[in-house]
Amino acid sequence: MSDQNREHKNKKDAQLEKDRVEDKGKKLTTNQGLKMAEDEFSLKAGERGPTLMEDFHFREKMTHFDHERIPERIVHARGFAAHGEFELYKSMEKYTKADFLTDTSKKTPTFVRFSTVAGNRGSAETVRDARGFATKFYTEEGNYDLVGNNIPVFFIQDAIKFPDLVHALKPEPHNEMPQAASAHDTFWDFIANNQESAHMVMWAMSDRAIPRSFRMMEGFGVHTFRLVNAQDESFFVKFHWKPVLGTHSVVWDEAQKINGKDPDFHRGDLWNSIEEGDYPEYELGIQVIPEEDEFKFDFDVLDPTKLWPEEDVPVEIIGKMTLNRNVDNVFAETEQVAFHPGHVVPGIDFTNDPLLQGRLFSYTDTQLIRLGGPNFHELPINRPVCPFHNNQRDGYGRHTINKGPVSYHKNSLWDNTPETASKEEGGYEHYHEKVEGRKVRARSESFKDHFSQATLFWNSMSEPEKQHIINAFSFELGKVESESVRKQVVDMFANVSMDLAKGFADNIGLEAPSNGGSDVTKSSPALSQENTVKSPKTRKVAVIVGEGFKGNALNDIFNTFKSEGVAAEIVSNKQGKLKGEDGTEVAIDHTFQTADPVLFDAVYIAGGDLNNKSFKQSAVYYASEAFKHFKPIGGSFEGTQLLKENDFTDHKGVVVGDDASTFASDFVEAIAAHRHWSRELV
Ligand code: HDE
Repeated sequence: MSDQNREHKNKKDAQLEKDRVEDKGKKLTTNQGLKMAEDEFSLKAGERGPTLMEDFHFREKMTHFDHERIPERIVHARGFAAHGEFELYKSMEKYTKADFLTDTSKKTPTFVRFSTVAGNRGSAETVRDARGFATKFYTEEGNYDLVGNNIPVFFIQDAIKFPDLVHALKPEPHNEMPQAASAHDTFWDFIANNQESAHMVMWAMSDRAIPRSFRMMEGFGVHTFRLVNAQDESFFVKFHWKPVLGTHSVVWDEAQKINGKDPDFHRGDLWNSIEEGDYPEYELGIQVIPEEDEFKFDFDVLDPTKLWPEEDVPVEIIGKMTLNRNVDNVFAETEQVAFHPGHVVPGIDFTNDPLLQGRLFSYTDTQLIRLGGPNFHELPINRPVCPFHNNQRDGYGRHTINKGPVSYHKNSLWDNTPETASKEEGGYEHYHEKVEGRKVRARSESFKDHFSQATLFWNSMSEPEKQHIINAFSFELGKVESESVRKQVVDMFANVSMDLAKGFADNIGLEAPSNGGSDVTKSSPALSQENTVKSPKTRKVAVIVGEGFKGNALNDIFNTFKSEGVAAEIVSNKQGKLKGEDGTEVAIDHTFQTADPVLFDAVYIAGGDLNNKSFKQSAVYYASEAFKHFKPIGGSFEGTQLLKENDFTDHKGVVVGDDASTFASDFVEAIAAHRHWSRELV
């Protein structure tokens, strides 16, 4: 679709329009604009002869192709992005002078890239990993990037250790295995020997690391940043994104199967929801600690391995971001977008978190190699929506045509312009923080408690969540060949909880140490996904239907699904249409070959003729996979019979019934619950 005729959603969308090109219906030309009469045959000396050097068209086409790839991101290579908008609910002027956080009349265009960390650009998406959640706000004062993750803490406390962490996490260099996985020796060797990682490992082994959807993940700025108001008062701040649909995960067996059945599961989910108008929404929250309270906590506020429990420092919800437009071209936008935690606007500043300080160097540096030079800010997706002027010039791929002779400061020829802006005019001035100290390579004593918050996280989990963590450690360490490494990890996590250490030590053939454990009893209910928003909206149900189904009942049930925002997709044994007993026809969306129960949130066996042997087997397979993954299962008419015969009924989250309206509302409630963990406990 040409965008030329559509109304632009915002200033960034309108700006991008200048670079969009419609190729459909046009003549094929070279890059020089020359129309070509032939594009299938290279120029040869005779029909069976050699290709001629003179063939500029062949040379241009092939050269461009040969240079199509750029280096993938060293971490976060696999990602997917969408455009959106941020609206502010209330002015934050008490904390910050940032225009987009004080003017509630403005909608700020945004671009968000979600990613996995470890895998390469072609890796599968439901791997166990942290997810990147990087947001570019195109504000009137310049671009502000909030480059966060879906886990609020990090593995290390000092950026100088980042290359070591990433080398240990990535596939091992001698055989380049395993892809997109932390379940291997070098990763766990790093963990056991860098115990500051304990807290983040707890998150990485939890359900948070296998999200159901990018739309159902929290995002965190991780570091403590600084807000500065117009009176030059400064506040420590942590940023949170809270998904309106709640925070939900898949289960590990399911995650692994999805990777095979649909390696694009997360991008597909994001793309489709936006195409269908189910725009993903995230509320922005801030936790604020006044400067004078810096030392009032039992952790150092500058330590990136610590979170601020929401019960102690409440999250104030200040606005909402809606993702409402897919990209036009993944390479041009998603791949070329360049995020940087150092892209700030007046009113947002840094702290001395040593991880943040190091990131401020790394991001520009990496773009220079990845995007091939210093002009990546001119790429359409990276350009700010406000004007930019300075004396930087030239370099590979320069687009801007700076006019006139002056490219230096100070000058008299142009009255010393482009000129700096005073603070009152919006000029960025770093916060005048007082710093004093000796030059040392050291870590503050206040960063040395590595286990209390790991235990806080453990204490905050519900029983099923705890069991999932034990299972994850058992899986990951089960893949570690070195017994010494496995033992070191057991010993390390005995500092977090003996229940945890014993739980997985046993599964990997080891014993937990006889003494250990933690005396931390505190918990933070906000950390458990049991306490998240429960909603049936946008959930996908596989509806298994056979020929001769009860048309009226199915119609009624589909109407309830629709009004509750549940998406029903019909799965049957072949493509085409199915006829109900009353002549109603429904179109089949998927066959048993093209879909799989792991790709749905719930399974509903709606009835009809299920007697064909392979049909019946497939229907039972759908029910048993859904059962194993704690998903809601529904049945009516012949479907109920099938579920009964196979002992699926009489379990939590299994809803059967022939009365369309009662069935539909009970089933929707079961869908909203997401998963029915008590099945696991029986
Ligand atoms: Fe990054 N990180 N990172 N990181 N990071 C990159 O920048 C780095 C860290 C995060 O979708 C790289 O453009 C260092 C924490 C996201 O384009 C690189 C350290 C958090 C993305 C880099 C960290 C993040 C990146 C690779 C330790 C959560 C993807 C490609 C001090 C707050 C952004 C690139 C996108 C990407 C460096 C730690 C989030 C190499 C040195 C903590 C979401 O520059």
